[in-house]
Amino acid sequence: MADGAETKPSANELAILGELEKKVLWLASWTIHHANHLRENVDGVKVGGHQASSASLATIMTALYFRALRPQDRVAVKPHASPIYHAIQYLLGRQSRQKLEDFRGYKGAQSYPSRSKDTDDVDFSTGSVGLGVAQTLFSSLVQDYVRAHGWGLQRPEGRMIALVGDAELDEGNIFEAILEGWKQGLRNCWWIIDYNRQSLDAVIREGLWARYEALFKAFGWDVVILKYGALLQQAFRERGGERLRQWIDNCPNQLYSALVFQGGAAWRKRLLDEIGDQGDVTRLIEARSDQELARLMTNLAGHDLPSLLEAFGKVDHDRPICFICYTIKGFALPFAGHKDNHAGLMTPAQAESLRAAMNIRPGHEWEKFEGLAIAPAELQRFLERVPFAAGPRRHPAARIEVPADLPVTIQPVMSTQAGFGALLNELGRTKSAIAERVVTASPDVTVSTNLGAWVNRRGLFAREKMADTFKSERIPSTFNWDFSPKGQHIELGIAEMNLFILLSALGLSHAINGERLIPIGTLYDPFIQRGLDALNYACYQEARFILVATPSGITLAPEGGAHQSIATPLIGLAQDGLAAFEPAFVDELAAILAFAFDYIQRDAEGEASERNWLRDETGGSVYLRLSTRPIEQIKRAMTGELRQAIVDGAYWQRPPGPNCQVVVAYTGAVVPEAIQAVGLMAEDRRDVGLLAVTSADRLNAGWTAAQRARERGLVHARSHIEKLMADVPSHCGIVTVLDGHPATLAWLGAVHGHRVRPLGVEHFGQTGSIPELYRHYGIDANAIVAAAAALTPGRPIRHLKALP
Ligand SMILES: Cc1ncc(C[n+]2csc(CCOP(=O)(O)OP(=O)(O)O)c2C)c(N)n1
Ligand SMILES: [Mg+2]
Repeated sequence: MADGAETKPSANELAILGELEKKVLWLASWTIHHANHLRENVDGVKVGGHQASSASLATIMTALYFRALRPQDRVAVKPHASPIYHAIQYLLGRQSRQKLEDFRGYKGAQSYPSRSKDTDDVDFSTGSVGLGVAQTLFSSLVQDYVRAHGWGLQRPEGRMIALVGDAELDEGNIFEAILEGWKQGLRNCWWIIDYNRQSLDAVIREGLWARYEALFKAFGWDVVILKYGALLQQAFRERGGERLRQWIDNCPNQLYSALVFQGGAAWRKRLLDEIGDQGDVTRLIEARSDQELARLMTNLAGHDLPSLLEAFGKVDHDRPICFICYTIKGFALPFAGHKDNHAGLMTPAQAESLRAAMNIRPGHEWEKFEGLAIAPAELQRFLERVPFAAGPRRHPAARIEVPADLPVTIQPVMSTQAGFGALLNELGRTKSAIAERVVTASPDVTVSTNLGAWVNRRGLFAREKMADTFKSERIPSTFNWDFSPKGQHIELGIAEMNLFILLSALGLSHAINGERLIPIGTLYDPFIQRGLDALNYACYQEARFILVATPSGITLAPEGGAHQSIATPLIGLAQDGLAAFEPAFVDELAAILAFAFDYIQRDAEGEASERNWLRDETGGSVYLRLSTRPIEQIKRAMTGELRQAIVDGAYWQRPPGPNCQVVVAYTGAVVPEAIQAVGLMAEDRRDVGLLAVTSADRLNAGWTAAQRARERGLVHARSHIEKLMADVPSHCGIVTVLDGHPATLAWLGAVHGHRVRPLGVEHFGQTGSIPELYRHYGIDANAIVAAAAALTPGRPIRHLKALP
């Protein structure tokens, strides 16, 4: 948005902004005080971490929200500045008094700004430090992606802005993001560092700003250091001022913080002790009262509106900028600067003196203009013209049509990973709306997760064209690696955190850019755990994407023990906002992928469906756990009924007969072992059933929801798994098996009270062939048969061999 620098604020505007700054600080402080001391606190838990941390950002956020920001800008606010954010929205008429009074209470304003749960238009959720920061960077790349494809050009470009705690920069994911941003030609991104030199526990190291400066510059960012406010700058111009500046520049962070806390008299004593023998500077100090001296010495640029407005207003380019703003943690509050102030709360007496200082009458604490020196009508007029609040900020985006069937040629023997590659290859051929909107991303495992054919067809994305030199040099290669603004694959470096945060940004494009994307990210299944917090964060923000994780489990066998995954099916089961599937056959995958294209676009506020008790109309993201194991495919027609059952989570591959003694329930790549075991048992156990579980997650969620519904009086509520299991005789035993943690399916017995022997993988690390590893970890056909024999009475199963 290089649309030229802003005009300077008039004196009147500055005066209004100064009053609003006071009001924001007051409202945020009162909100926290109210939550701690005044509202009935049923659990006795005190709020920590907001008071001092919020005050630190009061001025910066006043400057941004009331003047510098435009409706198209998007901001990630440092978690503990949430009361400041809510106070600003309250003044703008976008937050209710009730929510402030209920801050941190049930359905009140959230402790950390929440895009999904707060009602005052939070752009990006924050809370897990570091993630919101990186989200702004990736949102900026997504904005570029959307515009490069010719979409959303009628809207102005926004700036993606993060308000960053200085200790927040210890989080490694931020540096991973900076590196990726440099590779991708990042623009329109501002990171504003709240350099209060304090973290939660401690005061930070000396000279950190210089490391930041060097680092950001190395990656092509502009760095703007905002250290001294107007008062200090003025004082530096007085005689002796230069000496004062040197003293401040050399003052250790700890000492500065301690003096801020102690106030004017302490400043005077310290300054006179250290530099008071030097005529000019002595006069400079002595010309000021204690109060004036304290005001001068805490006049850092991060608390100086004119300096901030000037710095933000004069940006006339789209290069990424890191602003390092010196601030004081707990600014203007009684515990300002104290190293223990993170969880500091005002005592009732301190709140009283702040109230008096702010001219607020008892009983008028929530009034917007109480105690301010400018007429309410004038302030209100100003607020109504604030540019940030002038336009819509969450956009609607049309749903993209999804075909019921995705074409794919299924080979007689094929893995789900190969099936995924074939499905995307077919999609890549078409000119359909869905094919246009798909955007894939992978952290350096594009080819090894089978996206190669898709990328060959649709190209890689970059703002500048870049030809594949191997192609132009006519060196044969299977892959065409051409970059262009029209490309549809975003190639990332090996950083799974970046993949998830990019998916989070791509998956919010419909609301942020008004242009819907269908993001598909691929990675090796075990490395989900590397980015798990970012995945959780993406789901929490209600970003919509499809995650394809492959290869997975111990089935990747000779690929090596280090790459095996055990816990991921449980992640799929437990992660809110993520529907997890693990198909065994490619036709199942095709049905699930078609469903996923539609599911990630849904956002109705619906109740659970009476059919399967899932919140299908609400939609969510999708996780597909796939495998490289070639599996003999079943030749069958995909009926509507089968498709539905696959999507609901399970179907009978072989229904249990009336005298059924054993059911084998399997998920994913172990299907040949399950089928083989059923065959081996057939002579010695009657009517053995074979249950294909395509989604333990959805089965489990439906089951839980149906139980709740019954407990609330809907006696006929039945989930998909309850219906499937209804005819299984009660004496029947169930052996469950998957290449993942056995707990994933172990709950199946609780549905109707059947005994279960859950097989799965609890240890990992061994390398070998698939049969060797299945035997080693106990998920081969023989292990299934042994489990069935032990679980059910009857004659010995003759094909059972001794277990290793
Ligand atoms: C991933 C993660 N780890 C730990 C925390 C707990 N925590 C919240 S704020 C904070 C440090 C705050 O320091 P800074 O970012 O400098 O903000 P300030 O308190 O100075 O405003 C920590 C450790 C968290 N929110 N997220
Ligand atoms: Mg800090």
